[in-house]
Amino acid sequence: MQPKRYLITSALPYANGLKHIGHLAGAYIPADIYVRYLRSQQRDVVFVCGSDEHGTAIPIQAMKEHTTAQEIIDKYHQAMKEDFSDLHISFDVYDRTSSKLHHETAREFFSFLLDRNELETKETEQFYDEASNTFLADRFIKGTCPKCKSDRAYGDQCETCGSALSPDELINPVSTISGNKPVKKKTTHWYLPLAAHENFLREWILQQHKDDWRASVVGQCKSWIDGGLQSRAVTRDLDWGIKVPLKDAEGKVLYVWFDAPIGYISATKQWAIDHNKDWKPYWYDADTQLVHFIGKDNIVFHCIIFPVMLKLHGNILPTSVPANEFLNLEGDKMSTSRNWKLEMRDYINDFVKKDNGGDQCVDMLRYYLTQIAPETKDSEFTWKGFQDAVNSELVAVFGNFVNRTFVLMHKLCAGKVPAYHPDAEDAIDRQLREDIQAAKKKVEDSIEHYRFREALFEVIDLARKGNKYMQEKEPWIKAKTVKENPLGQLAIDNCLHNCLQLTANLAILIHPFLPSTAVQMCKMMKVVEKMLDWSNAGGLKLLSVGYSLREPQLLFRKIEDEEVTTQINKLKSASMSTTESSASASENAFLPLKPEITIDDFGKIDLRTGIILSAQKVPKADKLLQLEVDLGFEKRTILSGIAMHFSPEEVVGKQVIVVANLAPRKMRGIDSNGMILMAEDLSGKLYFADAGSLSKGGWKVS
Ligand code: B3M
Ligand code: ZN
Repeated sequence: MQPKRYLITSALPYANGLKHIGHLAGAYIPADIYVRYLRSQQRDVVFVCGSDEHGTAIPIQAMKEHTTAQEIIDKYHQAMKEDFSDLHISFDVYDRTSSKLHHETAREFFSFLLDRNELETKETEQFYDEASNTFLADRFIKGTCPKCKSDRAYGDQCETCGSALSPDELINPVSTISGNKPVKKKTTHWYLPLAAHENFLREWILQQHKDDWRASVVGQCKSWIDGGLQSRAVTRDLDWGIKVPLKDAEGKVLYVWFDAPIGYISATKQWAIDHNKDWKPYWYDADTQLVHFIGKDNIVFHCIIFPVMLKLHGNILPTSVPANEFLNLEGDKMSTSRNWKLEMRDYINDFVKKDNGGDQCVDMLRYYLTQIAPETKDSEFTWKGFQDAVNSELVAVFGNFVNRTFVLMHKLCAGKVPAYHPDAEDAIDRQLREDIQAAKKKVEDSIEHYRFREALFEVIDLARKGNKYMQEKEPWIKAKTVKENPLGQLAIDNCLHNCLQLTANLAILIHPFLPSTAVQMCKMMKVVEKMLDWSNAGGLKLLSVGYSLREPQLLFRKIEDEEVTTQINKLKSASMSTTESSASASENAFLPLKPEITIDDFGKIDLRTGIILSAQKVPKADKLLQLEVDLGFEKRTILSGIAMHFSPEEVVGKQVIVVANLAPRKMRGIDSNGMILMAEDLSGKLYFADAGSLSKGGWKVS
């Protein structure tokens, strides 16, 4: 049975910074495609999202930016909203969890559960920072990850491997506020006893949805359930958040992961107020289809915790939770702290807002991010891949087909839709017409199963078939002999008629993915956007015979090699400067001093200046350069471990300081006679210790 209405959600992004294209590909573009597809079928759909403005991530960002939490959420809420809108993510409402309505909704939810004894209270010992008088929940505490051993793990999650963690699991925990080692202190909180709902979760996820949910989602849920469901605290000792609605709960707020998903409900309420609608059926009626689009690190919250809350509160449960894996960037994990990322804002500034940018560039990004969507496994964004996708698929296949069709129609059919002559139809024509009709079903089937990559592939494949058809029919050749062979015109007409109907179909099918392109195609075809209704897909009479069409305009521009190089360089230099500045900002980065030496010890070292005469790489040794150094009184061969930092050409002619009385050492079969002094900064970058203008060999320590 078809659902009566749809409520589609995208994960509420934290308002603690700009979001990158990994977020965009994971939770926003797929949801937008799905929603646009549903809307094109006139289904009743509400697409909700908003900023997640609570949790420790917000005050931490405020500390970093030396400002208040309120300023942080105001700034990033606005910025994220603009970015989504610039990339044509068509939320019906983009709300925020700091709104009064949301605070009320979340408190009501909490009180509802409490009143029905669905929450338990527990006194436990939790980490506490005596310097700042703060309990250290979630991101206020960091340490080493017990799973991957990365030192970028927080009290709620490891940044490196994504594992969900609790503060007690961290190895060597420290306060992120003061850097101090925390103590333990007693505190009381409210918990959601998940174990009480194990049977429900097993039945609902592992039985009912085992085949229709993504294997990775079911798999993650199974391991959580099999691992033993623990009670989850739904409150925190914090001063930023939604106050616990109880008298004796001073200093306690709702846990961000308790309030944030309720944000989907508050956003729906806000939408209903703005549009004079009733929000309740969307959250209470069984004939609503609720779909959460998220990234894989949010699975447990959307598939286990929030559904338990919804069930207890009398709401409907999600029909599906199509969680995506992660998107890597140029061979590495995307990371805000290492500055290895492409923010939506950067793409908007560098492409969309440029003279040769605009809506085409929005669609080019939407195209590539869908083509590589990490639906079943992690995938990778590369600038070269982006260029290839745009140039060899959007431009060379899709754009080229539409352009050729329009150009030839103007040239050979007087700018009008030619008639179709069934008598002159051949097997190739018939095949194309069947392909057009079959494409609708294929795309539909893929979208309805949240397989957007596959759906997009089908659309491009149809355009590819169009090019092949045109190539086989060669109407431009037939046109040359049409005087001697007037029947040739029938074949030309049929070819262009079919190509035009195909163009109209392509506009409909591409519309959920590349909305601006579809609208642009409507303009060229001089048809209203209503033509893009999904019910028209598969149609072979979408453009009427004799109707005159506009001149073609190029749908996409090419991505040039320089643009690729510029972006790659930009990425590398941004990440390099972050490594340098974060390394020098951290006190821990200074190496401990070696044991003391005497002046006599030091006096044993004979330092001389020299000039590097030649340099070459040492075969099979990535790090070594073989140098010929002129010390004035003799020339030396010295092997130096600087090959990862300098090319041979860069070092020739450099003045260097040499430890001249170091015992010779054989490396890779070569005798090294001495050592070059280099200086290393905190990021590991090497510098030549400048020997100034001293003459060769003459420098001596005194
Ligand atoms: N803000 C976490 C995240 O951005 C969180 C999602 C909330 S969805 C209710 O990954
Ligand atoms: Zn880890």
